[in-house]
Amino acid sequence: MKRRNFVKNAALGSTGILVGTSTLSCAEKSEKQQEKTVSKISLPVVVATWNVPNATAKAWEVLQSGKSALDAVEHGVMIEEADPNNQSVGYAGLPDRDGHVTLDACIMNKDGDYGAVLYMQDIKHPIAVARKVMEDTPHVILAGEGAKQFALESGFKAEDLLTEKSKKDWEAWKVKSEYKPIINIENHDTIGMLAIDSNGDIAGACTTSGLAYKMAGRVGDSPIIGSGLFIDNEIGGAVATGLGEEVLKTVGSFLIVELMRQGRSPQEACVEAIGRIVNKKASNYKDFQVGYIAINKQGEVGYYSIHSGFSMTQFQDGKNENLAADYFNKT
Ligand code: SD4
Repeated sequence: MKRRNFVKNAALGSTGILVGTSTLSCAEKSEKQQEKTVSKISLPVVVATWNVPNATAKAWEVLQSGKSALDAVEHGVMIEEADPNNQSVGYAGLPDRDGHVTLDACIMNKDGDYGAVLYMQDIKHPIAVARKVMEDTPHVILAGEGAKQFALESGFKAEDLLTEKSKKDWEAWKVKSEYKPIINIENHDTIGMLAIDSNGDIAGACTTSGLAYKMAGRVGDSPIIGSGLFIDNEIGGAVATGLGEEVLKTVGSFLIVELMRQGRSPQEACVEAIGRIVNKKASNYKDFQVGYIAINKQGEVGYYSIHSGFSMTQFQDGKNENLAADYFNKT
């Protein structure tokens, strides 16, 4: 049996379904034994980058009401987009070096559809606009003014996203104007979320204000398919946080999903994707952070980063937990 079909069969169903064996031939059974099997899957499941219990709780609530993984990830990350205390996403996001809050977001559904907004200003919920791009337009990406115009036409309202606190932080930064990626902004950075609903369908979302004090016009990995986020409903999904330039250059999320397709566990795939960054000849990984989380169709989860300090929040079996990630740089 091909892994694809195996995975498909193994993952069908809802809470606590056993991986079926009764119809397997001997050969299939022995192949099955070689697979890294999970005897039980527990759905639904929600995972998100960083310590975001309110976001995962919202996604869980949406799933409990019978809605899809797509609804769950959209409404889950919207909690962080609206939170004035989270300065790396949506409202209150730290601005670029000219003082403009510019937002990037993307979303993917179980059918492999994708929608994104890049460099959008004045709209608090870029993830909801990204979903509309996916569902209501013939395109997959809208950027800048066009994205904002589309959002306004779709009923979103324009508002100033720069809070007093973020403005003050930017003014303090301007004194030296030193550009340096910050490792682990206050434990809640770009929010990437993956969910599997009780039908076994996977969706993902990723939303960010990007790197604080970036150059005007800069876009990172978060809204780019295959880099910040990738979903393949037959295999699993992955999402990234950290220095987007490095994630983009290694197409990290797509890489992780493809590694899982080849049989790696989500954890092994995340470790390999971080390896692709730190093992580059000219890698200056000591200066920046990248973290990945991944989930496969069986509900197994992986999470790994370059430096300590990265964590993920997982809501499964009714438990909402923040878990510290293992990391590469132990020196
Ligand atoms: C970016 N990956 O724009 C985002 C930012 C981020 O931790 O995740 N920072 O590059």
